[in-house]
Amino acid sequence: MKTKLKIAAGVLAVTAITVGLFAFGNKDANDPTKIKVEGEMVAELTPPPFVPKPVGNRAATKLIVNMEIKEQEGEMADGVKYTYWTFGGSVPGSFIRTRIGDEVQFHLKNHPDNKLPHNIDLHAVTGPGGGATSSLVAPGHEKVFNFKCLNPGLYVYHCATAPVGMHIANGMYGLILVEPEGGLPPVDKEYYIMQGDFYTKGAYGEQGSQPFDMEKAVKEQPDYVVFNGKVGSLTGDKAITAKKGETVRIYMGNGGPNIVSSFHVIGEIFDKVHIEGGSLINKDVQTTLVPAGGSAIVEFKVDVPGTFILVDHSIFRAFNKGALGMLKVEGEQDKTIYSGTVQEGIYLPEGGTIQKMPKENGDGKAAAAKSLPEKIKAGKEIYGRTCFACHQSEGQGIPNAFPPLAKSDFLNADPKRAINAVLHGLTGEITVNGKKYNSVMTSQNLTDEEISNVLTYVYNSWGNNKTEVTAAMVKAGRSTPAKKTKDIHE
Ligand code: HEC
Ligand SMILES: [Cu+2]
Repeated sequence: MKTKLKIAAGVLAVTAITVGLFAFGNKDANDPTKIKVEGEMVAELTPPPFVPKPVGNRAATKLIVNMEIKEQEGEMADGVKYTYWTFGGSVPGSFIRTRIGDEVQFHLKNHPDNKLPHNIDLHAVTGPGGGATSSLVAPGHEKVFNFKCLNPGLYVYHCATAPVGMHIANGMYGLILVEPEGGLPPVDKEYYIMQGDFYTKGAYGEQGSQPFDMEKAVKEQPDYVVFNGKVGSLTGDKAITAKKGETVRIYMGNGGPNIVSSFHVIGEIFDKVHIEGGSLINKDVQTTLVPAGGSAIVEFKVDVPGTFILVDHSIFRAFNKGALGMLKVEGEQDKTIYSGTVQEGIYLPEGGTIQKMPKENGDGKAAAAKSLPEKIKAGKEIYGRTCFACHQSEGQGIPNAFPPLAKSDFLNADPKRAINAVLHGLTGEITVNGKKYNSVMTSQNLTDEEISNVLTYVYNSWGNNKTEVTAAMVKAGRSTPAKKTKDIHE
């Protein structure tokens, strides 16, 4: 009798685990092959960062997907042209939204202007090659095949025509979502993002038409690691948006071909992550790993306004190879969640606590004002530890990433604007010496005195106009942020 009870308890425990594992779906998920389809419809397809309407509680159906392959020139970065191979005209390709039990009738069309044959391998397909063996299609032709969606989850699709790596490296990947019965729980905003690594003959930012570089691809040394096919696809005006209090869901994929993503949103915590795009949900996650040829669904509520930066936290990729996007959240501040700087002063270990700074003097010494050469000397030291990494030793910047401070018309035209950039950070498109930049400079955590010194150093170096910036000018800028700047930490 005792043993029987034990066995019963064991069976119960196993059942509980099984039910837990199928939390994504419901009882039908236990035998999805038996789900009957009703009627037919043409699938809505969307380019990134958008996704089609949720399936809601519609019945499983015969879903017709019309996917057109296009080989077309695009821009990898400002002034950098690249010939992409695409599913539906975008990188990543069109988002496909299905539900469990759907019978998908897939029409793969290869545009007559294309030069190469292609096919498609959908990771959501149960069948040889994920569809690739049935879909190889020459330019000017169409192939049709059918499959049933048996497993809920977020799946990558990609071209699998030899050389496979090259087809993927040129942008031939996208996401297909299979929703559980009844759909995923509703959220306020949904977005579609995919990371990819690109290999060009020229180095990062080298201008003109850039061909694919097979050698770099084999060595896994990408020049670009980007979201949605290009540098800046999700920054400035193209940032994704939400309002304070809304829930955001990101369908995050990684096309590779080589590089694994450490996906992270600076200043946010993922409340939920569907690990690897499957049914298991992890909670309270800072960074989620998205494998090449894999995905994750991340969800979070935005509680405070500001600009949140999306990155691959393998961080050189974010700041030097392009893997950087933005989520702009509008709404009222909530100082109980994030205060901003509430006090600023000199830290003296012996003195114990923070001390208030004397007015207009950041170094804590009595207020004897520095001479111009002293300011320049102090500023040079601050430049070396603060600005150098991005703007470089001679203020020359890095093409397409960090604007020059040497002979910068932007800098020389308006000291107030420069002060604001350092105080509050700078985002959005600017033009420096005829070149466009659309990136992010974070606000620099420096005192008024330090900012006045570093900018005085910059203005008195590399052919700039020798403006002397005083701590009083910086202080004025602190209370009145200029228009073209945004404090990305607020
Ligand atoms: C993490 C990299 C980074 C650091 C550190 C940084 N900047 Fe910037 N800075 C940028 C970027 C990126 C832009 C362009 C922002 C945009 O596109 O809107 C920029 C723009 C500027 C501009 C206006 C454009 C120009 O070229 O004249 C000034 C002035 C400037 N920075 C000064 C500084 C100073 C002074 C420091 C150090 C106190 C500093 N920056 C530190 C990245 C950085
Ligand atoms: Cu292809």
